[in-house]
Amino acid sequence: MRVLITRQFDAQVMARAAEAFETVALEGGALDEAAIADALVTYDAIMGTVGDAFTAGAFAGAGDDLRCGMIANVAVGHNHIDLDAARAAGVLVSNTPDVLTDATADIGWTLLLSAARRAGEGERLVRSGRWGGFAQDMLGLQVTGKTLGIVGMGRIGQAVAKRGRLGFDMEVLFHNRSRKEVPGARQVESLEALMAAADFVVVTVPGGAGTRGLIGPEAIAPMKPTGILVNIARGEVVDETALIEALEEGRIAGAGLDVYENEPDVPERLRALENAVLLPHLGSATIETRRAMGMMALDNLIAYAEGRPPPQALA
Ligand code: 8YV
Repeated sequence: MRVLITRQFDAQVMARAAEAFETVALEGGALDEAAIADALVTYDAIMGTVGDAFTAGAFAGAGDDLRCGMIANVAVGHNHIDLDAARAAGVLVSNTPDVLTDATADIGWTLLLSAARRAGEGERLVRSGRWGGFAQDMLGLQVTGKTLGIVGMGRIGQAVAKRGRLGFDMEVLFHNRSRKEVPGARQVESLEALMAAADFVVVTVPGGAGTRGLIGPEAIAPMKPTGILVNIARGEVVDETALIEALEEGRIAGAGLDVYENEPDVPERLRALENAVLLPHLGSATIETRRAMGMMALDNLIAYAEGRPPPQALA
């Protein structure tokens, strides 16, 4: 089987892939629609990730010449893949759930703590050589004992909540599209009510049409002036302009972002804000997690090659 690997993943993953298949591994970044259309007619399977444009247009571009039978997505999120178009074209798609839950929850907490305790600003101050001694003008917000609000109580939301409850003695509230029983956490029906009650809001919903713009001006407006918004979901879930305005006007205290509307482009206005902690989509970026994700994607590809159902195939 000829397999295109769209990135340089973990070395052990690449070695195992090369043993199992005839692989072509790219060095560069995300593939656009035309490049994906081309790959769909050239390879039997594709191992890709966030940013690769598996759009309806890419499937249409491949048309009757389609050769690819499976996309192994090295990510849990799949809003970059048009699942309906893949299904219609008879292409299987798998993802990598569970193995990245802890790493992603940890980055959510990295952002929450950094924003609350002004760690980005503090680091910049020390590096500038201008730190004068006693940091009285860089007081942050206490985290322990406060109220944590989770938007989207899936696997990652629950892992973020658990850290808040057990590690930081927090009251945990959550908003979720379906009813859910989560020990130690209380579901709040209205998103606005959750945004108003929480000191720290962490967004962990899946991306895609159902959640695009979910955190817009109406959701941000009820937040406390001391409130902090953390987004580890997808950039499109939060209205970036509405967030920038709230931060610029001091209507909320800070934000911690791992994802952006138009990655890797981050608006200048956002980059200029001292009260925003900005990471380059590091959610799953630990050595262990990226290796586990790559191995899981390979397990799925190998199952497909052997005529078995891929264990993490998306419906
Ligand atoms: C990416 C992610 O997979 O899994 C997801 O949905 O957003 C990340 O873990 C990672 O950044 C590689 O593109």
